[in-house]
Amino acid sequence: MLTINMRSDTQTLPTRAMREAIFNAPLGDDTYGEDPTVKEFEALAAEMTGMEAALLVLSGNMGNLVCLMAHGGHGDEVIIDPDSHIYYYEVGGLANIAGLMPMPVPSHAGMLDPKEVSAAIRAPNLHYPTPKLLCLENTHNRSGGRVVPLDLHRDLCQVAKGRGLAVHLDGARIFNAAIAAGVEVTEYTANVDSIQVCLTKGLGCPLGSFVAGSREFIARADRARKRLGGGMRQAGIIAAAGLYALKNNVNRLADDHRRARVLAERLNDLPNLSVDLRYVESNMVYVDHSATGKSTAEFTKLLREAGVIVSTRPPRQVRLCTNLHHDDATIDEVVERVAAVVRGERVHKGEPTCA
Ligand code: TLP
Repeated sequence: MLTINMRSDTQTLPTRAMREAIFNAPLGDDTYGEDPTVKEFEALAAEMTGMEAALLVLSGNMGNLVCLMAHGGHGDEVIIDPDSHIYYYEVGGLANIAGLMPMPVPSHAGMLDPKEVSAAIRAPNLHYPTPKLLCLENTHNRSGGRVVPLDLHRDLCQVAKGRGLAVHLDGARIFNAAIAAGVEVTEYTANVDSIQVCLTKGLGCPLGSFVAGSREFIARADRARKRLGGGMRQAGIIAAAGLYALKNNVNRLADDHRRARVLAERLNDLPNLSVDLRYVESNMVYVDHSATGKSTAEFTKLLREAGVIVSTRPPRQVRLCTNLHHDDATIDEVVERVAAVVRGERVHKGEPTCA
């Protein structure tokens, strides 16, 4: 087995069937609304998220940004978890492109507290920016892919709505969340005004995301996308992969979750490694390596030499994600290689590959 890439669920290559779907897709100019594959994709994306309309975008980052731009004007305030992807990993686009003012409300390992959110929404005052939006994220990446339960999600939306705020859901992995929670995606979207969903995570596409909302909202998001340079021509080559993924790759996410759980339990059994098993609810495993005495960079390097690529969450953790290229044997092999590293053996395996 070559190097095993557990860095992210983004590390997939399109399968043969997905490539065939791309090859065979009828195409047209999407800027003129004439790409039939994009139209079919956006209709299915809207239907599966229970929204009136959807819009194909190039990435999750772009999807979140066009939604932020469509929701607020310069200087408006956004209630947001500083551990969310939008705040932590999107180069400050919230502020420097959308022009919004963040009001950080830290979550508790991915779970926002409705009372703390409510307290952060200030009454109108000449001195304050106007609170316009609450941003949610599900599954919650930096807490280990935790699933925000539907009841909590509803309470948070209710707090926002009750105070006149709109709700944006970064649902990069909303299908993971729904499957793990045993509910429909539409139950999560019923209370939000916009959602961003990534095609490039567990769904296995080479690029693309979509945003969904009301027809009127999506018309505004479309203008924001164009402003960002994200208007596309024969975008059916992206949408075809998305259509294939929505039809074929959603239910199998449960396999990724099952394998992540097995991986977490077995890594937690290794000396000097620990995994908070309470937080392993979807396809991610955050491993605390601090008892090895190695820095995250050193530990990651040793794992790479042993043929396992992970992502870093310094100073104490590395992250492993399962994806559609991994089977049960992959998990066995990863555990064996990590075990060799913690035993202090220098192993050299394989060459980098996407699988
Ligand atoms: N997450 C990536 C990295 O950027 C950390 C990953 O490997 O997990 N929302 C959430 C919750 C995400 O996790 C990501 C990507 C995005 C948005 C952005 O998606 P892309 O990378 O397609 O712009």
